[in-house]
Amino acid sequence: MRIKTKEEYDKAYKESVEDPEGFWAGVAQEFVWKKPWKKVLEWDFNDYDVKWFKGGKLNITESCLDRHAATKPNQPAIIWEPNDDSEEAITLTYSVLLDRVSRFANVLKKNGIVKGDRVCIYMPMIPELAIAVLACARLGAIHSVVFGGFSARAIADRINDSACKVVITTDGAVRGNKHIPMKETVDDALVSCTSVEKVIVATRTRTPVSMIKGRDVWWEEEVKHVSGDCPAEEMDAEDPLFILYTSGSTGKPKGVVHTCGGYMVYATYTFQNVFQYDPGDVYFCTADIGWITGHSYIVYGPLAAGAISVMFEGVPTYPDAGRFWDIIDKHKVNIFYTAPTAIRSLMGFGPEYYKDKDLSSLKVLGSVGEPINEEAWHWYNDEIGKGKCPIVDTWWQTETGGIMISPLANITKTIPSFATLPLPGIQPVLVDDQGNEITGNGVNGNLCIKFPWPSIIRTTWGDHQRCKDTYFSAYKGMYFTGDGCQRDENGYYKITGRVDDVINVSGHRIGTAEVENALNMHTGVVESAVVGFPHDIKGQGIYAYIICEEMPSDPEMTKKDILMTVSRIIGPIAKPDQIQFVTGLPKTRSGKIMRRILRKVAEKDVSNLGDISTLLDPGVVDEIIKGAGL
Ligand code: 6R9
Repeated sequence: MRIKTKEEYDKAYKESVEDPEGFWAGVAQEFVWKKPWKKVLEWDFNDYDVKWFKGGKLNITESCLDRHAATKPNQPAIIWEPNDDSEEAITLTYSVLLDRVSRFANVLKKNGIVKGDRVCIYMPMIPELAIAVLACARLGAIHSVVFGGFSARAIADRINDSACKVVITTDGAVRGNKHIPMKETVDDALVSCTSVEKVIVATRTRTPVSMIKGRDVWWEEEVKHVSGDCPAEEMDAEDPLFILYTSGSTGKPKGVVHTCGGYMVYATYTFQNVFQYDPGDVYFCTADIGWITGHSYIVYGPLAAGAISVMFEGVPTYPDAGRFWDIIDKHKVNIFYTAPTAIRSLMGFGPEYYKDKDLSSLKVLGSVGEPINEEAWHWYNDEIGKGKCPIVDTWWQTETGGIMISPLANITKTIPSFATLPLPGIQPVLVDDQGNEITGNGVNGNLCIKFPWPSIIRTTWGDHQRCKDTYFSAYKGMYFTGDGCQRDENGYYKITGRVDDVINVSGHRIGTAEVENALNMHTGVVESAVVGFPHDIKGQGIYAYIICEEMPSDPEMTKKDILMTVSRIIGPIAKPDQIQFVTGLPKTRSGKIMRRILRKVAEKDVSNLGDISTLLDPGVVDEIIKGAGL
């Protein structure tokens, strides 16, 4: 399944388009199946339904763990680097990881979990997080990992949406020099969750936490009383593996559902080919397992590929801005995968943080989550890669499950800020706003995909119609990504950013509607409108226009209060960077907010606002411009 040259890529791509079933059957053979599939692919993009490897039976953990524990039990699977660099790193070999996963799967079983149950995981980046995820998969329980930065309210919404039966968490967490309560936040969430029967608490900080009899149990106690042997549940290829909530342009976050067979095949195939992973390479992905990048490229992809992977608990700037480079030096990392926001931030700290670090082990650099600007690309290439490591700028989404458009390291010629070419099996198309395909090169359009790949989103949990409406109705017969895209003269793709109301803040997707809902919950707020604006470090920042019942007498204090409300309702990641109080919003006669104008003001570029004659009250525009100090 490993492509080694440009010719092999061209050949694989051609085959994947001409004979997708034959192509993916060939790739899928390299995994552990309990029973072979009967049909490789059935699909319908109009009345959305996709099935890959129908009839195939498997358990993903047998491909991730058992087979490697049998052939290379003592090879490290995960090297865990703690927040505090004075604490020892921990290595989990494939045999140890299998034992710990099996043991914890038995704990879940003992606590009532059976195949198909939903389990919420709210944990910091410690080995137990990866173990919890894999233990769910071992039993066929559907995990829903909620990023550790989300608020109690956001956790509760996610638990309730999928009726989770068990929550797995820790007492507390450490990130940089901050202590973060975890169990306490879960306790707050559970006040409004009736489906949860058990909470399993692993200790990390040993901070005092309340433990309710009959509901809350300690991880360390539970694992003492179970066996280290747990047979892997037989799963259908199309049984759900996990739910991961993500923001869209409307309403509450959607539970993106991925299934066992296709996801396993695609996450692993792309891991091996994009990074050109060779046996023995040390790979370090800085993402959090709370996001899709962590699911596919810390847990499932690397483990199924039998890789050695570094998992980091902390933040890039603790104890100082050289931490990533220390980790690379310490563990002799060969492949490093991070986000542009981290690159831009570390770039700003200057060379003293990396000039004396030995980065010579590096072979491949990766980027994910948002467009990488040329300045950051060149710094990454020159200062970190010393001009000898290809940068793989990987474009993909929670919904795609794996990398879609990206160079293959050392195979595809790279160009700064271009994601370059589609992976085998991926058929991108650009369409205009009317839905017509834009053919040829040197063009721009909305990015769609016209043919299914194995890890495409299957549904949104509990609401298949929403999945159809969000992804398959904007353009007939195609999956719509929500991204704008350029295809240059050579057929290379460059992602230009979201074309919908999603803001990409430090590589995290935040829906404007979600932030507006949170703002509108603040006392005295009548209405609000949120847009993104260019931000030097975060890529995009959040700009909020707020109408209050009365203009606040102490605007700075009110802004701080509003930020607290947003932190409570969603989490600190959704806090606006800028708040402007206004008396009106630019609305059309039909009541639609003209966000284009708000974006221009937020960008501080009001030279060309375009046609505003359709506004109900064009006067508000002047007021907003003045209020912004422009
Ligand atoms: C994997 C992940 C998806 C959105 C996506 C796009 C943006 C991701 C990118 C990129 C330009 C890249 N995005 N990778 N934009 N170049 N290499 O990030 O998933 O959190 O669902 O975000 O992120 O806008 O639509 P997710």
